[in-house]
Amino acid sequence: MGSDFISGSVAILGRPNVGKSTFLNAVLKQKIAIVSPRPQTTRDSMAGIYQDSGSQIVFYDTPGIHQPKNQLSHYMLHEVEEVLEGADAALFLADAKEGLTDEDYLVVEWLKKFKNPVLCLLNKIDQVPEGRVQELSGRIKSELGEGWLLFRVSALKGKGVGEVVGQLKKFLPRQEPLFPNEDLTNKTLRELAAEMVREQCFLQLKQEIPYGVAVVIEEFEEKEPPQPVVIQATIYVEKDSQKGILIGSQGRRLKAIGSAARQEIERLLGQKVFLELWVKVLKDWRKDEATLKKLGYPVPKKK
Ligand SMILES: Nc1nc2c(ncn2[C@@H]2O[C@H](COP(=O)(O)OP(=O)(O)OP(=O)(O)O)[C@@H](O)[C@H]2O)c(=O)[nH]1
Ligand SMILES: [Mg+2]
Repeated sequence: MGSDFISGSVAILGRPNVGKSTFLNAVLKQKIAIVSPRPQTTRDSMAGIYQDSGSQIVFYDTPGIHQPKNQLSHYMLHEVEEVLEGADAALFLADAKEGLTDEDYLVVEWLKKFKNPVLCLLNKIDQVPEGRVQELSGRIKSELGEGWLLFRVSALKGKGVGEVVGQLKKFLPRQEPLFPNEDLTNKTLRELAAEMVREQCFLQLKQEIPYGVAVVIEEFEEKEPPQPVVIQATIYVEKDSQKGILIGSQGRRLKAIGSAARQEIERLLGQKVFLELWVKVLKDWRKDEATLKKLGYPVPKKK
């Protein structure tokens, strides 16, 4: 690789639900990050590695920035912090439909500590008339400062994504790739499979229930195709009452969650999957540091 090769890390930042995970998938033209219509879907940061002949850009999806409410929130915000510390540039995603909210100002506070370039992306432009987008651009410039580089995008439709990648290349260092060029993400297939089960919980369960869901893969047995990959997973909920709701009458809801998650995992692996799910109760796990750690969400020590 010549010395002209461009490579760097880019943090995707924003309040919950603005479309960060959708944007990561759009850049990669492949779905690896889970997406749902509800805020605080993403809990862990995740790298998605974009590559072309002259560059490698490691995009980091992050949990939405919010006021922390419990120990899980502290874990999530620490994930954002770590990504930001290592980033060569950041994308500040805003929702063109919703406009600026208090949480967006929280994101701006975070960005004040960040010394590298920031691009502001007005996402979901497919949902609003051009006039509204212009109005929001004006508001950002007058309230947040003239200096913002603004981009209009629709992560859902893949619009404007190429322009953002093009602009980032101007800011990123000339250096060797950070990851081997066949890598797509820093997550294991096991971790991605757990996330896809959790995604279906977000899509198919109402109210508070998905927020109290954690998924642990117990078994992930790779097999030679056409044999299916065998995956066994436990879905943890916080209360006894939630277990019944999740399973549903005659096990119908759990079956629907399993079937949809299986299809998503099959798409990702390009191979048939046999997915078996169990449901267990772990009382109030989001409040307990030891349990959080066991479920893969180690809460950082207070500084
Ligand atoms: N119409 C439209 N919807 C979008 C667009 N981008 C994202 N969405 C939708 O917005 C919702 C939230 O998208 P996510 O990608 O999960 O948002 P996020 O910022 O990752 O959210 P958290 O992980 O909760 O912080 C989903 O229903 C997406 O389909 C877009 O460009 N246009
Ligand atoms: Mg997300």
